[in-house]
Amino acid sequence: MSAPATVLPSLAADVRDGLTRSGLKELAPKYFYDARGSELFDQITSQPEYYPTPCERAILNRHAPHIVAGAHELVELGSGLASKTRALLYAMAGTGGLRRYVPFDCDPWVVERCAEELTELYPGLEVNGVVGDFQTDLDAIPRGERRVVALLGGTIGNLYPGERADFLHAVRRLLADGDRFVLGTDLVKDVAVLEAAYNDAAGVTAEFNLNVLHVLNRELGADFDVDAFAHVAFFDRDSSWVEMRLRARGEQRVSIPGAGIEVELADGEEIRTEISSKFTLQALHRELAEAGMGIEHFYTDPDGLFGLSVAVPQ
Ligand code: SAH
Ligand code: AVI
Repeated sequence: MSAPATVLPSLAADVRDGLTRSGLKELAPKYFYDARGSELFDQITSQPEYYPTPCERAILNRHAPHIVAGAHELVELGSGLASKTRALLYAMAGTGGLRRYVPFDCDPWVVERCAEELTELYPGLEVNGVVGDFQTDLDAIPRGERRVVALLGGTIGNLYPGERADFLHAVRRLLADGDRFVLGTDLVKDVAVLEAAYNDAAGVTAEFNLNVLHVLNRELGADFDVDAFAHVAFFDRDSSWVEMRLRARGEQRVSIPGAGIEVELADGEEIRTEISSKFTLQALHRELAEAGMGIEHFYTDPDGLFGLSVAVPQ
């Protein structure tokens, strides 16, 4: 892997666009993830309120051999620290099929760490890390065969519906006959359970949310007073997503030289920092079919909180 930039090159333009709009201001969730953001996400996954990770882990631990049967290569988009992925790699190694793992993430720190750890764990495994934006850079993935492409954790839910459609079409173009797309998605459920998962009592999700302001301060020379913002997360039933925002405590005037802008926020004004969509099986069938894929298997945890689709090209 060549030495990557610390953040995506689109940061300044996206920040300018998102913070100068007349309506609700917005920052894209992909900018949470510098090394600290990735560490904080990792801590979120062990909070008692955050059910998606243990649920998806249970599904993968139980069904991995079937999910990866016959595959030689795993391409993982938004791989992060790849803690659950190990079940898939273990199952591939067990059948002697494991040749290559391609962790793809916008945070160079996690890609490097993953590459180091997995090369040590599986001597002889080719780990070909890619640092990039899975919304624009999927062509950086090396050609391969008999592969499973995975996007775990519910990360697809962090894209808007139009972005999701574009992304799914791009994933479809990566697949040849016999390849599979493994997609983890959080499912619609009781609002109290959903809202608790994004408002953990220990405040880790709040820290994660605020981390985007630290990223802007460091990368764009901004002067956000991070303590002057409060974490907000709620379920929007109409859109079927949890939304995270940062609410200004008092009027704020922020200079962001790297984006060439000055921003004023009124007391109580909010910046949307993430949507996290919650799906039904019906919606997944529809969205995957629109991108030329069909669900071959759909697994859930025993309580039906989280879903894992195994889709094939059609
Ligand atoms: N797959 C892991 C991590 C999920 S956190 C899990 O299931 O636990 C989401 C991951 O996706 C982070 O590592 C983040 O850096 C990465 N990510 C988010 N948006 C991205 C984008 N547009 N391109 C590439 N990686 C992205
Ligand atoms: C990565 N992604 C699926 C997480 C989610 O639940 O939407 C990110 C996250 N945001 C707050 N907590 C976790």
